[in-house]
Amino acid sequence: MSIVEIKVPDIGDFDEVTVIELMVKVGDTVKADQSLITVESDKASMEIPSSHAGVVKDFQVALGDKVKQGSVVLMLEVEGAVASAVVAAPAPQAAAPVVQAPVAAAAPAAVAASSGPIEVRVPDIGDFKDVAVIEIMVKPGDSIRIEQSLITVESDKAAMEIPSSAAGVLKELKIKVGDKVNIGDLLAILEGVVPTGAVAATVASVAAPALAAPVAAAASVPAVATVAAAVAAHNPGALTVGLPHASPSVRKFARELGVPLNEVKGSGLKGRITDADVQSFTRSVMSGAVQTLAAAAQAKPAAAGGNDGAGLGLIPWPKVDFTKFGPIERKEMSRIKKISGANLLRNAIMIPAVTNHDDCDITDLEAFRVSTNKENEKSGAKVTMLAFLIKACVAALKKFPEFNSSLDGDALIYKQYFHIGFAADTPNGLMVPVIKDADKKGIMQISLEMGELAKKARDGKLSPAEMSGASFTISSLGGIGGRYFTPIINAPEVAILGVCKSTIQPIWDGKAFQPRLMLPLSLTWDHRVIDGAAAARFNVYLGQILGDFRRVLL
Ligand code: CAO
Repeated sequence: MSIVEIKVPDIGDFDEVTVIELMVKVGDTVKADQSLITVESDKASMEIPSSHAGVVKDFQVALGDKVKQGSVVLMLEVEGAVASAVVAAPAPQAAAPVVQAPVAAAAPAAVAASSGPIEVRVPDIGDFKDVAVIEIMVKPGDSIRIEQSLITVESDKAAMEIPSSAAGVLKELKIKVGDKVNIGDLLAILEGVVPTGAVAATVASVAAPALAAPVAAAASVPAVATVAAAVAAHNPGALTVGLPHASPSVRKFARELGVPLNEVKGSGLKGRITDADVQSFTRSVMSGAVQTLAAAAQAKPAAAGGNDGAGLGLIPWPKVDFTKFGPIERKEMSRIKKISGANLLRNAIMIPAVTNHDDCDITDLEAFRVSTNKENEKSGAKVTMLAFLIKACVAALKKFPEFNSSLDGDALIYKQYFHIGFAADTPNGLMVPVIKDADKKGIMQISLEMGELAKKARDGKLSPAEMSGASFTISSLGGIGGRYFTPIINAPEVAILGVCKSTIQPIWDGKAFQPRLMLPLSLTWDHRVIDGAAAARFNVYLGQILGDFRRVLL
């Protein structure tokens, strides 16, 4: 057994292409030439095949990554020893047509260099025979630029746009949708003058060294032909699974409009999605006649017992057979974890949340807390930092009432009560008991109540009433450690304060550094309701109060 790196092959002119689909997963056994990923430029989509048979060990790319020639796609475990651990992926034979590519398209352009009618022909599209014309992107009378895409052709492995090898006015189209074309077939007749110098220069830089035949072709033809060539090494037969049936330019157009292509019904040949389909889908959504799946999921997210992402139009959650990698044990999640998980997922997806981090000086407050606890040692009553935090938050919520609000459609509900939830870590998972009317209670009472509620939470004895009605939540990891984190808002609240462990920091007092006890604050807020400036002010004010509680009285 040995491990080989499967790399992106020569993809010609394309600097970078985007990974739009992973066609295999870790643990899969793949055949040589089997497609591994699909990549896409604005001109073509293509599948990158495996140069070896083996088992996929580890992906080195993710969806959305930009890759180029030589980028490692994945690590493959192959039978026996391989001469080099680094394998240049798709077969060298794929490269040959790439170099040849300009030739076919070159001839007409060469003729055109003088002026008069220019024939544009199908360039070398590698091994493909009889590829179907699925889209015509221009019409007679159009002014055509060099490299402008004229038609889209499609095989079972790739869709590619054929660009014009010359500039001019389109006089006549020689093909129609549904026609099958091959290298050298006449596509169109242009009339105009080709800027000869520019063309020749481009061609020279693209293909000259390896070409024996006379060349004077269009700049982008090699790129498209390269696509075909890269794909040509594939085992024909297996179709791309899961990709919407659309040309790269339509996909780009859909992306620009934010249209989920997998929800668009194609009206083209074999259900292919066209520009017009994308436009009509957009119009339907705008008019309210159609709702995207993502919008539908937003409207009814809590029911998303399905956590596979399908409801959001996402690719499915990866299903991995972990036993392939080592021993495992499967345990059902606790009921609390399942419930809180569904809520956290909804809140994370639906709320445009932002987190502001800050530090505040609690040196004096902590000294006060410690001395108070010392005084009360005999009674056993203990005040906690969290109780002070709750009180300080109440003061900040009074000063910034939108933090104590909830969204109700287009309106805000401002609560005139101050019920503060606090996250409690329990053996069964996260629970959030609520201190009701915290504004009306003293620190001692809050500390006592918190201790009781936290114990009930750990013992699984909290009643639903003790966990409901919070208008703001605090999540304290101060007793554990860490610096900052990004807590998830407990909807329908609009903000949550995360607190981590205080540490002594050197703080400049204008003359010297002083050792001060600094408390890290992480305030997450709903940007639909709260602005960044308000969040910063909230943190500053909270810090001022924790620095000197007398400010509450001002
Ligand atoms: N900085 C430094 N020390 C801190 C501190 C802070 N910010 N906050 C608490 N401490 C100290 C306490 O003073 C206490 O020390 P002493 O016993 O010497 O006084 C010690 O840490 C333990 O505190 P605690 O965490 O048990 O008590 P608490 O009142 O601070 O918190 C509770 C109670 C229920 C909030 C806490 O036990 C808990 O469950 N925290 C986890 C919350 C959580 O999971 N949040 C994440 C939610 S997102 O998944």
